[in-house]
Amino acid sequence: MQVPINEDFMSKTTARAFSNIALVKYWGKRDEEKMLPQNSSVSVTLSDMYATTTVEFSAGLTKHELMLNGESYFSGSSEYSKVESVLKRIKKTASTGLNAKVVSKNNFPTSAGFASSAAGLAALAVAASKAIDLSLSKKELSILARYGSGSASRSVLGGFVKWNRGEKDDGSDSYATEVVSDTYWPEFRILAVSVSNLRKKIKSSDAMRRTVATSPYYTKWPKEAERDVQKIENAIKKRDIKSVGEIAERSAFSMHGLMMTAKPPILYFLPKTIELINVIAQLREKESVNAYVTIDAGPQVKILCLKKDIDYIKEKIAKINDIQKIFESRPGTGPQFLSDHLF
Ligand code: 2P0
Repeated sequence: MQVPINEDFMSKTTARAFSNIALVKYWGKRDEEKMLPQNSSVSVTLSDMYATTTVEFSAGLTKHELMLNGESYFSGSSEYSKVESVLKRIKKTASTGLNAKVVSKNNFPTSAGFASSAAGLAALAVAASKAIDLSLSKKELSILARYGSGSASRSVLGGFVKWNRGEKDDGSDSYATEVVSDTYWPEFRILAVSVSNLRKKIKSSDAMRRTVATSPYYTKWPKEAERDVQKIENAIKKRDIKSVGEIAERSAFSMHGLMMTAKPPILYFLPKTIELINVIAQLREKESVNAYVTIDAGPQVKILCLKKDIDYIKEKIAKINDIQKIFESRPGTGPQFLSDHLF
């Protein structure tokens, strides 16, 4: 399709996409430019944490413009280059020279320390392709979002999602598919607990690169992760919280363990992170509550549990000093189009 460039061309679309939490972590790339992972991963999409993104292609723009949570970002920032990378592919597919204005907002404070790139870049892929009148399949959208951020490839779907590593060098088989839909396991809950509002010191892409390049134990990771993916898919289908929780917790700790063996070592945990890990372990060991933790490239803790235990778990967490914020989610849906625009 050829998009005409005339002076008054304008096309605006707004989409919302939901964040996801990896249960089996993606850690390491085999191709930095195409964002191809070393291993497959599995995530759950979050019902209550999302990004809303408006994209407007217009003939009046000499370059892309980006505003995230009220702040402008320019060429040279990592935020801008992620967005640019998705838009570059869209422009190529649509055979257009048009540039876009992108405005994106999260429904949770950026200071809460939860990565929003997955939701934001998935929303960008969905909104931008519609704005330029491309009709893409979920597979194509997942691949497109992947170019912005690896984890964004999983946020173009709802429920429990698998991002298949793929084998091909061109990345055409590295995209996400649904394991089960958002309604399959409605009792599943994710509590995202913010223990610090300090910005993280090392970006996840840099941490990944350093781990792959310098940890002597990294070679074990891809195969282990692939086995975990298979096991967790079965456990999710059986709605088996114990197995899902145990696999997820171990995947997170393995990933952090690898980072600690990088040169120089990477440590994202803070004292509050450890405190929370111990509170959840005690709940499990002493009170037989099915609660498990997972932690991404930062100090925040996500708790995996079931609806019936959520009030009790929240009560326990409330007793810990200096917890910044808690966000509760169930398995969420895939992206949605909105009629309201952000600008
Ligand atoms: C994940 N993380 O599977 C892993 C686990 C964090 C820890 O994907 O470099 O923003 O843009 O592909 O996706 C966060 O990193 O990194 C991430 P890039 P991304 O969710």
